[in-house]
Amino acid sequence: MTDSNTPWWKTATGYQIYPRSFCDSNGDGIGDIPGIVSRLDHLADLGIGFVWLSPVYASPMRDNGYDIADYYAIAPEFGTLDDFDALVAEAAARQIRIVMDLVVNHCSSDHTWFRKACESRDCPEHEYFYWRDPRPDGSPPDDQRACFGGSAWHWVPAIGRYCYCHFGPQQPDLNWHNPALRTEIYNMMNWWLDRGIGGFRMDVIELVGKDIDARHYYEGPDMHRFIQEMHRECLAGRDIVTIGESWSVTPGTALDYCGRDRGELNMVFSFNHIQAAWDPAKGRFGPNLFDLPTHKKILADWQSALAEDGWNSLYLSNHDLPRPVSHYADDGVHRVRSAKMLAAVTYLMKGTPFIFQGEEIGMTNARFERLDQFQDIETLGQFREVMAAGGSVEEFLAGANANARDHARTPVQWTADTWAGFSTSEPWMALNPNYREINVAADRADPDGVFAWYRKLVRLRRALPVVVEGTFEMLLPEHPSVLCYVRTLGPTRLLVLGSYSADPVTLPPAALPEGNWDLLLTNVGDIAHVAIPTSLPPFFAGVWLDVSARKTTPTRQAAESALPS
Ligand code: ISL
Ligand code: CA
Repeated sequence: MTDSNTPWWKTATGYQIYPRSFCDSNGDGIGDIPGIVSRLDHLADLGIGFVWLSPVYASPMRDNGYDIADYYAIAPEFGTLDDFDALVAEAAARQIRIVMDLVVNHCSSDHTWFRKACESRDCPEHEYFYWRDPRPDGSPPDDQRACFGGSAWHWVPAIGRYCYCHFGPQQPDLNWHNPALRTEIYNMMNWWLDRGIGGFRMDVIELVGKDIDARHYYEGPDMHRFIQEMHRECLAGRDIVTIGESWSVTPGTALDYCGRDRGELNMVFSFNHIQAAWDPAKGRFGPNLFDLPTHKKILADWQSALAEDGWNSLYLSNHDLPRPVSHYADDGVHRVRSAKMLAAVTYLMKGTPFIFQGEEIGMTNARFERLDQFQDIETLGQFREVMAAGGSVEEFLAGANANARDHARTPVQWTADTWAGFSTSEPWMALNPNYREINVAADRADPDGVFAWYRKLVRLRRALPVVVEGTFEMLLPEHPSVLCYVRTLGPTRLLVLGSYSADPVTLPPAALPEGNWDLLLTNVGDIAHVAIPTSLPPFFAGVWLDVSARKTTPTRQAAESALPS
């Protein structure tokens, strides 16, 4: 086991819940908090240590909760504050913490702050937002575009000014340069932290320090100053975890956010490995350009940058991303093997794993044939942008089918029953038709299923200090279809190997390091205790322990105790 002063969030595994699509308890077709409580045993069986709970605050749900109208209330469709407190207590009874989503770069235009701000220029709330006068011809102050399409400037006739909205027209950016606004945010954060939550995932925290006149939005001049103030006012001295989402952070800037002496955050969610597969011009709606050597280089750079300080988050999936088996490997004949391979190579690196709901049973992308099947504000907004720029419906549909955020938001498939055990009535979003074959009940009934594999990986992390503390070395960096690395802690070495190829791959015998490698886990049959094969079946994965360490440390026994037959 790792030593006692290792923070809990380094040995724990995280699990992200998108509440609208997780589990519906009252038959309205919308996931809710009591539905989450009813599935906590599933999460406890998986062995996760905390949940990242996407927003459950009161919201008009134009961005499914990432547009908050009241930071102190629970959205009625998700439940009540009592339901939330019950979730925190029931999760704690299973040694699971609840980490909330902090969305404070912007709020909803339904928030009373914005309603007051639109009534008068003189009320204090007016300066909680960024306002600019129109140009002489009445047009917006500049041509900045919003993430979800259209101008980033929203005209408010009653005030005769434009308000800055980085995402959607009903998501006005909060003016973090106003100390009164920051005080409102810190008070709210402390109110939730005092309620016993386990920390925060911070939505687009990179944007809070923006200078809109200089059009410097990402990692703006005041971002670190504000995060350090937030740390002093809310985070310091608490046994919590904080993870900041940043689309612009790089290995070169990561330690500015999560270096141990920075007084800011514990981790960041970076997207370098995600955006490397995006078309530079078309972004997520272009073709999938995934390339394994590029992917490996990025992951290795992040492992190296945070090897001695800071801490990595390890993920392939979240509520904004396509399903990994569909995006990186095979969601057909080799779906189960692919799900296992991707999990092994991703989650045994140095850092904290984040499993996204449904990933633990290998859920796949849906098949959207028509535009009206998409519901996400970004998909629909970007469709309008592409059409206005003369793009083709077919091309956009192809890109959206590969990479739209909607794929992650189809309801979790619990059983093969009507509505997949997600609800007793038609869900808010269509189920993936493959729920009859791919569901929690069926997968968990299979001792060789995806869930069983994830469960073993989570336990391996807890049982083997080399997984949490070991160094990382990427092997075969240029190999086009094999990801292989070794973790080392003193005499203990763990070797992880995965093939991304749909065809068999032959490795040169000298490709792998010397060692007395004993097989711990493989996704192809039960090749017990053989050396590393040089001929790899499609989407093969294997994890080996160098048993020459066996004589000196109880790692083998620890590993076996973590890997029940
Ligand atoms: O791809 C994107 C940016 O290039 C967008 O999906 C999104 O703006 C980005 O991922 C930031 O996401 C976060 O903030 C958004 C919210 O819609 C996302 O769900 C959240 O994860 C605004 O709050
Ligand atoms: Ca419900």
